[in-house]
Amino acid sequence: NLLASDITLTNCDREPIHIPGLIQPYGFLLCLDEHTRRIVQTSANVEPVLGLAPPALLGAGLELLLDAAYLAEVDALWPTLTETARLLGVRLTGVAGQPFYKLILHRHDGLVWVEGEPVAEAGNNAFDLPALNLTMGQLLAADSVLECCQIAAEQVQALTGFDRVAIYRFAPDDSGEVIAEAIRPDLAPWLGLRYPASDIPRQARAMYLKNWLRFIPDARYQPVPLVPTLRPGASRPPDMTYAVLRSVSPIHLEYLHNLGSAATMTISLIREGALWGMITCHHETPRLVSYELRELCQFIGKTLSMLLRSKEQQDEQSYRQHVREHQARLFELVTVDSSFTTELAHYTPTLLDMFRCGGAAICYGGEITRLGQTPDEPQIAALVAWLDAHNRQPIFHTDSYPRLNPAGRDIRETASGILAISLSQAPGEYILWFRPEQVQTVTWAGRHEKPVTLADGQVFLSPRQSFEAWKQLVEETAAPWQSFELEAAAAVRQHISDVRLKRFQALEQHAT
Ligand code: BLA
Repeated sequence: NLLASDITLTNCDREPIHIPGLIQPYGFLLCLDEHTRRIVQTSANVEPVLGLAPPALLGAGLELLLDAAYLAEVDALWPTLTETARLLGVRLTGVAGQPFYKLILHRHDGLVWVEGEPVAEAGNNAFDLPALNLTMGQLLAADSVLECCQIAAEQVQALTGFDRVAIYRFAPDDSGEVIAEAIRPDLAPWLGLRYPASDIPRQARAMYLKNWLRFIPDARYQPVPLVPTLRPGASRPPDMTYAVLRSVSPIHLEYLHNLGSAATMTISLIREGALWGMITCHHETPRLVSYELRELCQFIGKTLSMLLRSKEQQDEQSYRQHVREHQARLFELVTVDSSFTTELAHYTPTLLDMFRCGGAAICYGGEITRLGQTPDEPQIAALVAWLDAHNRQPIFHTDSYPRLNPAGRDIRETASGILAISLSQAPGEYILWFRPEQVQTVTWAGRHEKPVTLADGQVFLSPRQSFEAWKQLVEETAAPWQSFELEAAAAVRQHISDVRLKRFQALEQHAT
């Protein structure tokens, strides 16, 4: 037994979710040897659907289930099969009641996987081409990442009818934030909520790069084992990375239970080979979404993925433009005749609007002028004294002031991030911009406080603990300053210095 002190987030990373040896019960699975084309494993739940128990199927081929026309289709597909799924609608021989099934076929791990799903109820007409065409047009025309994500969320919700469709974006530290969503009007929004990196462990992220879609139509399911557990000669269960019926981690099922979610569908958003985020769909009651509709949603996910880079560039361009415009406006305000502290502080746009920051301050002539959310005056005075003593550079920046100066911990809420330009050789003269501590700006998605979860004797962190661990990582840090922000600050400093020089020269001329 592990002690509480042994619990680490890496426990989650070690769960072998690709080889559970179990499937979800809404369909059935047959694994065929890719060479002999004989069934080597089946899911234990085949009998009610196929009229045959596993022992009757093992060693046989698909001719037991399909008539000649369907068999010919499978034969034609067989050599072309890869990890990418192919669909075959079939009528199963000898099955009473609902005989129509969709067979989803792919090849992986030496096997050809045949996953059978009952045909979902009619009414879900997946191929509304004009609607899809309209969506594509809107996605292309969107001006920003957020707008693009909002359109995608609304479309996926309209197509599938999920209670909630959220777009979840990862930060560089792998935590994530809900940046767009479409929800049933009576539900509480998740927009802006942040979740720790450990909610989606590393091996799951790696798998979601290979397989674009996960589907759990009923999160309260009883998993169904494979028969036999291991195929002859195998030392581990087969690799279900690409199997849609793969039974998911029990920890994740508990997580869904805590979220109040009975059905989910998740689509990867991949930007230049890296997992950028996910489209996550939730429903309060079980929900079966047809294969075709899932494919259509995947199509939207892939389209969004392709557009991310250009929309991000668009976002960056417009922020740069914003900074440039404010810089130019400040230049106009700070002229030879002005008392520049008044101009900088009181006219709009103010210093505060120039950058994405929480607050700003001008320290000049023994006075401190504060804008927005800032430390108080004595705290700023202490910061300025520290800068005078420790910083020789005209431009100073940090995304973690308390880590540079532990005595500065008291201002971490408003000023974990600092960008400072010195205004003169004289001590104490600065313009400062402040960024708040990330933990302060983050709204955590609160969940039930839970004890550690035991799964097969392993100890896992509960979601609440994983948040605490993440919080420790980002404590006393702010969003980093970008290089073009530093350049813009340097230009403001240069301009003020030029103006003051001119003013000084004018005064000298006047005196002589
Ligand atoms: C998987 N966790 C996931 C997945 C999501 C999330 C989207 C992918 C599986 C799926 O398709 O449902 C998390 N879902 C979220 C988040 C939002 C959301 C953040 O909708 C926000 C909007 N989870 C934990 C902890 C562990 C953990 C502490 O919170 C580990 C101890 C594990 N999460 C975990 C595992 C998986 C997972 C193991 C993989 C499930 C699988 O595919 O088998």
